[in-house]
Amino acid sequence: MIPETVGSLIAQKYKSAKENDHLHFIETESKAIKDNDSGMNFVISYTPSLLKKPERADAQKDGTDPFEKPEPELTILEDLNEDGQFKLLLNKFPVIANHTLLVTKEFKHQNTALTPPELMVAYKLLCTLDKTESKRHMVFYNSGPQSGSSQDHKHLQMLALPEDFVPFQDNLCAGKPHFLPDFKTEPLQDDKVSFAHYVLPMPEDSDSVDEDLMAMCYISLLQRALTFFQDWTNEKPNMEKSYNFLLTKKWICLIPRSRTQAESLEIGFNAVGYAGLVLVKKEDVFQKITEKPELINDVLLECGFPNTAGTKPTEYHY
Ligand code: B4P
Repeated sequence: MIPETVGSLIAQKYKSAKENDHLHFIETESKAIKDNDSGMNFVISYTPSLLKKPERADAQKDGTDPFEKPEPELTILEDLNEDGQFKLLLNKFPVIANHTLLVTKEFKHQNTALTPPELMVAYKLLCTLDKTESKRHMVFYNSGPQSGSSQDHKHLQMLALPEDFVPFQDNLCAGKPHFLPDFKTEPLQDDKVSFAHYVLPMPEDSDSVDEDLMAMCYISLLQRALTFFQDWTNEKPNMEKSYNFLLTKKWICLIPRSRTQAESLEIGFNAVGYAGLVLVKKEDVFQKITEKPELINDVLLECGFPNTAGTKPTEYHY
């Protein structure tokens, strides 16, 4: 059972860790913009201090696992669900307050698929926090080397969405009941958005959500992403599968990824970029995309795969 007080436990731990310099809050200058072509809303956060932070390759070089024996000052709960499977930690380098990490107690690799208990504990954590903190939260999972991940010990992340922020997935799912895709029905995809994304509305009644339902949703979305990786096996036989997983109480979403960083513009994304929360480390890039928001849709495509809305699956699809 996740304690009902988890929200206040996170806030207390965050306050003391910040006051005592156990975490490094990254100051950002943020701007809300809209791309009228795709209809996507964005919050662009400019943070030059992150230029000094090591990239994935450098972070892995020393071979240490920061989640194996996490700092006590960043550990919110040693056993989140009282089942010996997950610990809840504070992110040491947050851009948003109270950004937490849901980490497996035993080492599992970040490339492994999410299991039904992992999906369920993430969903329950979301429900508890949305109820007690009067804010909307989002869970995300960056899996594979092109997904934007930097740590290999399996971890999901959770943060509060900015107030009044409407991710495009909200509009896509508005008024639509929960369903599972089948041979005739594809997951939702917004044809104005450049990149492939697979979305399902979640049931309104959170009590009807169980491990089986979570697993069916996740697997049906992952299947669509696998088709892209299959198509690429001739061209890039060693390509490792990468994708972003995003979950709110309203919807579940999966984005297949082809690269971490764009080439046309110095910008990279993890999962939150594909909900519209974009982190920029260079001033000229910040200027360019705030002046011309449609550029973001181009670079999101460069780091993903083309939208497949309206394409019927064939016998060669997963
Ligand atoms: P990963 O899945 O491996 O990687 P990531 O979130 O893309 O973060 P990355 O480390 O690549 O940093 P980036 O500059 O892109 O997650 C690893 C997580 O573990 C990260 O949250 C990391 O900070 C954390 N961590 C590393 N060492 C730790 C330690 N010793 N103890 C506890 N936690 C540790 O982004 C910087 C930060 O901003 C990340 O937290 C990222 O999630 C967040 N972020 C990125 N875009 C954002 C946006 N638009 N809005 C809000 N936050 C955003």
